[in-house]
Amino acid sequence: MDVGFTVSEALVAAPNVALGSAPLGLVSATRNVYLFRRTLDGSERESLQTLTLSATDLAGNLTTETSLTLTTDFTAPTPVNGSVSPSPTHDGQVVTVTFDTPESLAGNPTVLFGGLTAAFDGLSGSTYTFQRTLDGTETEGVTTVAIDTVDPAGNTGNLSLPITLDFTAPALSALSVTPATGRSGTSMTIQFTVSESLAGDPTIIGGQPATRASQTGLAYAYTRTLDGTETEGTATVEIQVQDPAGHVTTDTSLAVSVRVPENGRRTAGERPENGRRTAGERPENGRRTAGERPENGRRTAGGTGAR
Ligand SMILES: [Ca+2]
Ligand SMILES: [Ca+2]
Repeated sequence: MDVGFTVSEALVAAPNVALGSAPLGLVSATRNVYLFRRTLDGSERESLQTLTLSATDLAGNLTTETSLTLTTDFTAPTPVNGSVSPSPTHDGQVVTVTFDTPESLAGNPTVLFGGLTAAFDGLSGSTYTFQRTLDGTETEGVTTVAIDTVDPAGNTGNLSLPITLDFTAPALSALSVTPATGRSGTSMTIQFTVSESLAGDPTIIGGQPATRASQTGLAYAYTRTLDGTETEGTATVEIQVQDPAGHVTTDTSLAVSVRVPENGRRTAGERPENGRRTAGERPENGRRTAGERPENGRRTAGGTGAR
């Protein structure tokens, strides 16, 4: 910092100039024009301070001038209360960064997502908001959101926030269902491995819930004991998984064959123990199928009974 001034007459000696109690050094004196300088080293008091200029003329009269002030600021404008959300997140998502600054800044901070810019969204009090819509050009994985600030004195501050970017949907592998055919009472085990940690338990749909039997790392096993309410015939095993970033993957490559339940609906060709029966079976009573000879009463078309 430089302090320059002119005095009205010759002095007995160079003036004294001090910032608070910290002296300034004389740089030049040309006739009655003086220039003083001090390189602030941080030992000065931090605040609004008065510059004291004192000069003594040849007659011994002392003049002290205290009209100049200077505000010193040695404190970095380090952002606080930073947050970035959502995280983890995926491409296409708008990510919002908020933080507070401890003082007014020289201008808007810069916010970079792994080197890519985020846009200023607003300032409310001391709280800044920035946003970036992820376009997939960002680095996948854990990335740093870097916030840089500059105060009016030129001090710089920064804050780094981690964010996890995930642009890849979870993949399923090593799928199996054992046994592939079952009937009521059969316990079926569905196994698969996922490519990453999930947001929660997978859902096994296929029209019916299944129970997680085990999870070892990324390998899952689910079981379902057929209870006769399953769709008869071929049923799809639908496995749906979601990663923490919100990607959902659905696999329908597994199918099971559900055979005749002990009661209710059954497949063609099997003999029921009660209830409805299938074509081709001889009933023990009641209606009969086409082509069968009735034991009494009406007969069906093509029958040979007496009319
Ligand atoms: Ca400051
Ligand atoms: Ca993922």
